[in-house]
Amino acid sequence: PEPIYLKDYKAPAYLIDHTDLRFELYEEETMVRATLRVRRNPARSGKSPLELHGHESLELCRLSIDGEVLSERDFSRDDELLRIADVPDEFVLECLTRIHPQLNTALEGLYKSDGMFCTQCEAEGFRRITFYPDRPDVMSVFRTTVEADRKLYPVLLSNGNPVESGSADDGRHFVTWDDPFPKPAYLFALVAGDLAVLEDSYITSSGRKVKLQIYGENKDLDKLDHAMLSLKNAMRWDEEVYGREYDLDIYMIVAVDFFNMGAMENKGLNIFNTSCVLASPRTTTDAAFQRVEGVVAHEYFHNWSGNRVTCRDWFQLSLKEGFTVFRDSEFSADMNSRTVKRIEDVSMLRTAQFAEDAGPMAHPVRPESFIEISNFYTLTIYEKGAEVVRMLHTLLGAETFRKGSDLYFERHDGQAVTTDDFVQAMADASGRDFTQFKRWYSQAGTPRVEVSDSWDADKGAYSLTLRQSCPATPGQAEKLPFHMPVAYGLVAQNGVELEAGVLELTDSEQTFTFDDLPEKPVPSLLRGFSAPVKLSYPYSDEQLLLLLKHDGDGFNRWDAGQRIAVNLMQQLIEDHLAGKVLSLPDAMVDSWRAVLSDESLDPAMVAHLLRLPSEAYLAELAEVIQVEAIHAVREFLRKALAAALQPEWLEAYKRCTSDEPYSPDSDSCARRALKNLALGYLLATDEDALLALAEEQFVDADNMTDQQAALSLVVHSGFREAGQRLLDDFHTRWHHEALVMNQWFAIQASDPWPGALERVKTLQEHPLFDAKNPNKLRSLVAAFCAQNPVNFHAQDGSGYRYLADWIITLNKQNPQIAARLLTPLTRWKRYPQAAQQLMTAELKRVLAEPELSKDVYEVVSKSLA
Ligand code: BAL
Ligand code: ZN
Repeated sequence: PEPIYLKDYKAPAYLIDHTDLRFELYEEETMVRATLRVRRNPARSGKSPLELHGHESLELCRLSIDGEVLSERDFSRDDELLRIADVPDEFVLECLTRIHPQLNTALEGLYKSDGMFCTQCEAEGFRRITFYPDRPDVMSVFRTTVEADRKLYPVLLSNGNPVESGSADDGRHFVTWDDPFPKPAYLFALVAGDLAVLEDSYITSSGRKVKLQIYGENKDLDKLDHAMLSLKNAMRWDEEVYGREYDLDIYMIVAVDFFNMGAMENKGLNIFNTSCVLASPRTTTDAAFQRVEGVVAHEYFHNWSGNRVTCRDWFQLSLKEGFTVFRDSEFSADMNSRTVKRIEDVSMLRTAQFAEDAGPMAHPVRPESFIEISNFYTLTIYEKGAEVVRMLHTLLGAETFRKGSDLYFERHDGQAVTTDDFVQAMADASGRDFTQFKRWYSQAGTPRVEVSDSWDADKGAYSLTLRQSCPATPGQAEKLPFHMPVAYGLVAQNGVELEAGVLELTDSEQTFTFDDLPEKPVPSLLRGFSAPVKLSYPYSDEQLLLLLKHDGDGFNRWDAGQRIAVNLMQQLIEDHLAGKVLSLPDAMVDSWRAVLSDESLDPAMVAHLLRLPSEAYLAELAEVIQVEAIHAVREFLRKALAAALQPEWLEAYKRCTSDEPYSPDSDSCARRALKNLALGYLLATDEDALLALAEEQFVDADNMTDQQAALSLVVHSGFREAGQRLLDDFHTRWHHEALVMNQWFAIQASDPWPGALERVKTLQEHPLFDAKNPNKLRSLVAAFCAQNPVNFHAQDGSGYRYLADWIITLNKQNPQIAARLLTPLTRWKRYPQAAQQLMTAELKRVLAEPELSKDVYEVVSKSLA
């Protein structure tokens, strides 16, 4: 397979003014009648053939232009395209196609999830439905009729507003939907099934009433309230913060169990993975409640940032994804704790996106080329893309940023545009020059910023010198300096803030001087993580302790604690590798005791402050990843801190335990977070009495957060028999709840104790495991390979072999999921020599497979390059 390049972009030769679709759904096959009003694009000169994308699985039954049926001599067809050499300037193209959704295991295009028909068209799924110019810069008005058996599929949905319905022969019925807003094919959606619905309504800021519907299986009807509330909150927030009002008469969400992604923003008809929409206290953890809120909002926000204004081509994917992630994270910050949300987002970015930047698939926020676009739904496009938008927000301030977004939406409504257009709107609204800033879109890699300082006591002048650089990434050896905002504060020894602001770093080296200071301050740098970089400053432990206690920026308080812990753990890893005895410094115990006992602090913040940096984060920071040493050191520290502070953990546990019935409000979530963190440390003491406490919590819990925390902590602890007992009990209670059982699989797959691979292989035979369902693959296979480093990286290579076997199986069945699962193997260069050899051997075995999908081929070949 050959890459396609951004530099080769050409506007489409033909435009589609109107798309009329008629679907006849049957048990064996589906007939798709497409009637397209086509016109030559006046922006393109010369005569070009009409090119329609069409997947090889499409069976073309009839093709006509202005009523005249074409013969096979009139067009040509290969695996990807149907070409008609000679067409008029304006014409009606009719196309009848037969497809087989029942056989579609790739879950792209039209397929069946359990008993219902549903679609996933982004990025290039529509070409599996009918022949069409399946590219985002072809925007058309759609009218869609869905016809199916009335008993089996009483609910028939598509984009837009319903305009007609009625009966058809043989117990069938139809509904016609009209979507007046021009859209690319990737936003098309169809659903047919026997579904229950939760209904509500929303009055928009201009007084229009919008019908809100969330569809799911009847048994899940009691799990839709949280999504509905989140949707209404998101609609209000987008009006208040961005001035964006909803535009159709109806907004629908449908929950499906077989889904490659989290959710999809199809115009007026979002389709969601059940895991991102269903929520009830009994079955859903606090974290999952927040995920539902965030994803519902994300898909809703796409109605403007993605649908009304869309991407010109897929190289611009971050135009909609980066901006929309920024919007949803600000929404969640407003709904919950801003600092906690920032800590969570940055933890993920620094662990997983930084690792992507350091791996073989590293790419800019606006990639230059790809073989398979599905491989670019990445943390770089989404999370780093959101950080880039956040930096614009920081540089401009909220008010000017809003002027920029207003201009962007007004200027480009109904268009397919580029990230340059987005930045230009921000530049025009503010009068600022963002030419250099745009390097964030074109240069890959995580920049490094090294900071040094000097102090002139006579003048009271303090200087900070910042030096930036960026490591080479595939295809980009040299990088030019970035334009980055560095938010800072200067803190006095007594904790008082002497000064704060935002530095704009534009050169490779720059010095900033602050005058008239009473004493040499401690710098609090990169507050709120104001740029996605690795910043280093030679902090002493005393300085970090001062920031941990007094920093006016909550994020940097947390980060000071992380830096202390990381420094210590990196030293302990060296000690462990040198065979030295490990020890826990008293100073660390004292500072943790102070945090743990400080009842004035937000318990959620305390929980974050006292959670040790994850193994994945330590791995990302390492030169060479020593998996076993990282695990051993983290376990040593957990146990040492557990023993040293046992009375305090118990006190915190009791303080945060409540007799009140469950509530998902943020104060209650915060208390549960600290309580369950404390329980984890208590179990790490290996004392039987504390196991009893965990078992009691498991049995008595009235909510999934507490029950699942107890289960996971016991299973992963040294109490092996008790762990099995709770797993069996949990299975008995929850075997009928698919999402809950996904957690049951994941907890076992990520259990670090020896023998995990054998346990995982046994679980593959469990009747509830289904290799066709991506959620199940994620719960078992991905959880083992990505969240169980000590077992996945077993020295005999068994973990690597296991993953490669799965990739080979999934390559044909579901290429998107296969390519995604591959990630842990692609990072082979970061591990010691022996592991590298075993990992590359498995990658080569995959590459040697005949008929590799483009998805898997791209990831494997780039990993081995
Ligand atoms: N557009 C794919 C799913 C999402 O990012 O919303
Ligand atoms: Zn999105």
